Amino acid sequence: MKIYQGNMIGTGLRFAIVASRFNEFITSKLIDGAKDALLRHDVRHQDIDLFWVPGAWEQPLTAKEIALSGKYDAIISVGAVIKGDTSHDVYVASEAAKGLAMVSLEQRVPVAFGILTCDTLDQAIERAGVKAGNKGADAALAALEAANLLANIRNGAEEE
Ligand code: INI
Repeated sequence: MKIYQGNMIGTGLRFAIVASRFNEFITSKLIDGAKDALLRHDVRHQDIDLFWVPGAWEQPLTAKEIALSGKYDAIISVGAVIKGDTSHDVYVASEAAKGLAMVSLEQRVPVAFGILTCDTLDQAIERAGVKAGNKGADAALAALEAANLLANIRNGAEEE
C-alpha cells in the first residue's frame, strides 16, 4: 500500500493570507495566529504575504487572482461572519465558502477556510485565540499540510 500525506515542514513554501477588514478586531487575531503557526513551521517571513479585502464576500475573487499569479503554494482565508439582525450574513458566508471551494478546485491550489461563521461575537472571540484556540492558526496548518500533500502527489513521493 502506498500512503500519501503532507508533512508539516514549511521550508521554502510560500503562503498568501487573505483577510477581511470586516470584524477586523477578530480578523487581526486570526492573521496573527496564522502567521505564528507558519513561522513556527519554518516558513520564512518574506514568504508570507497578506492581502486585505473589505469582507468575506470579496474573498473568492481575490483568492482567484492570487491563485492565478502562481506565486503561492497555498492560500489561507481568514475572516469572521457574525449573525446580525437580518439574513445578510447567511448569504455572505455561504457565497464565501462556495467561492473559495471553487477557486481551490479550479485553480488546483489549497485554500484553507479560516472564516468564522458565528452566531455571536463571543463565539468569534473564543475562536480567535481564547477558549477554542485560534482558527487562523488551524487554517494555516491545514494549508501547510495540504500544500505538502499536493506536492507529494504531483511528485509521486509516497511514504512507506
Ligand atoms: N462581511 C464579513 O466579512 N463578515 C460579516 O459578518 C458581514 N456581515 O455580516 O455583513 C460581512 N458583510 C460585508 C460583505 O462581506 C461585503 O464586504 C459587502 O456586502 C460589500 O460587498
